[in-house]
Amino acid sequence: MKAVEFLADLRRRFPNEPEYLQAVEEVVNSIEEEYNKYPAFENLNLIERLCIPDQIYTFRVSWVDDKGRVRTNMGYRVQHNNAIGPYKGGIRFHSSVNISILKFLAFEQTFKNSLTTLAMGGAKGGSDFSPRGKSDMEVMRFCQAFVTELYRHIGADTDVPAGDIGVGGREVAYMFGWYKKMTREFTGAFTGKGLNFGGSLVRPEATGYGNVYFLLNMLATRGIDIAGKRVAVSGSGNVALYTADKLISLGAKVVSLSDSSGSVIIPDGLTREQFDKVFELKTAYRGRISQFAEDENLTYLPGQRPWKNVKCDIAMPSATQNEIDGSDAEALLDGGCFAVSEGANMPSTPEAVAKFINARILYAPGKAANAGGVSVSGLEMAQNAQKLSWTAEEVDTKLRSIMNDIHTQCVKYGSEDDGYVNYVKGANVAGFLKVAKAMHAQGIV
Ligand code: NDP
Ligand code: 2IT
Repeated sequence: MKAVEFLADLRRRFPNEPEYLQAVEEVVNSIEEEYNKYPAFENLNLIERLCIPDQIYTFRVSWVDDKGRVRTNMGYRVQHNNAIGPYKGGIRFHSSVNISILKFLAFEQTFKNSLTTLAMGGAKGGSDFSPRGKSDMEVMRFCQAFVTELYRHIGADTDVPAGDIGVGGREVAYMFGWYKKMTREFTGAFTGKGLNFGGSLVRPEATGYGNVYFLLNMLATRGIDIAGKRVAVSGSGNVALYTADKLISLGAKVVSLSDSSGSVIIPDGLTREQFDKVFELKTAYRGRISQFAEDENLTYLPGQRPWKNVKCDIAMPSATQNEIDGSDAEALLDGGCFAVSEGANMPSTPEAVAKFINARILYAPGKAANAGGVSVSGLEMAQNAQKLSWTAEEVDTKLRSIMNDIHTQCVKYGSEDDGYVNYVKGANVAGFLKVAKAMHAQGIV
């Protein structure tokens, strides 16, 4: 396989899918050498079957808003690969959702899920519906209309959706309720469910906590202590908030948060009391970060991301894709940032990634660092299958050990001659090998 030729062909076939091409390009370039060690892979044209999704479902979703108007949105499910387990991955509700974004997310999910050591294939779905400003009943009606189409493609052993941007406990519960109605079965066909109907303890916390556990592993390779370190976090949703929660409990200083309208800068670090306030504002009232800044008399920067606006030791982007570009990366490095651990999926552009790696800082790509969320989803599936619930301690212990294991895999496949750990290469090669070997064994399917 020649990566250059393969990627040129993919660009020709999918010219309008920049995020998908960006994700594939990074993986293919970093696995080329390993792939070519196995002539059997090339004989089976495994690379094309690994990069092009198994199937994609697209449908129109019609629903009625509170004023009685009929509204339409697009709905999608990208089932990328099920070589190592049932399709698994979140659902995103955001106005920016399109096929390119969901294809990139499903592709990334396949490698991420492989790294978790659990039996899960890769998928992603969603809609260009935005829950922001909608009433609970509107969200419910939308979720029901969405699942009326989606239900025939999913199932506990087929494809198991969960949350992502714009989809949290409320949306999963509405979708699960309607799925149960359509199928007349109570099965673990969604994860991220409520605790009293099959959800797992620690699933809400898992992505943020898992990212901090991964960061601790990276810091340990250089003997660095997290206490007192200044950490810039972006976003203020599920991932960002639980990242901040864990950082504060470890004595680190969270110096920023953000949303799609702007950033708040917290020069002395978020206190536990301030965290409780922002958590309540975001979860109970679905409020904006500008409100938090105003309430706490903190600097609010409308329309700005944190990276050029605050000095930090560590960056944990936890909002969305391509939120750190080349100039942001330079600003971070100039300010002394020595570690980046990605809570979001593909938050750094290729230019930013190259700058981090060239600077030899600790840099963990999302598919390794944010795998804690889907890992605990996998543990939720295991509990549902057993019809049992594990304690928070049990789940958290398993989460820690999975994150440690992912770190070990990255070190094994990503260590370079000078001792530098290239986590991008490590994660891509380790994730790839498991899926590719399974595909090879299963023949051309
Ligand atoms: P939430 O919807 O809970 O929060 C998303 C946050 O990011 C909000 O603060 C939102 O601001 C901000 N945001 C969303 N889109 C944009 C944008 N285009 N520009 C700037 N800010 C934006 O989602 P999650 O916290 O669940 O997801 C955050 C990231 O983490 C995503 O990349 C997701 O794919 C990834 N992820 C999530 C996992 C999970 O378990 N939930 C697991 C692994 C990764 P606003 O309120 O203004 O929209
Ligand atoms: O990107 C992700 O890993 C998620 N949104 C979580 C997926 C899941 O199935 O829990």
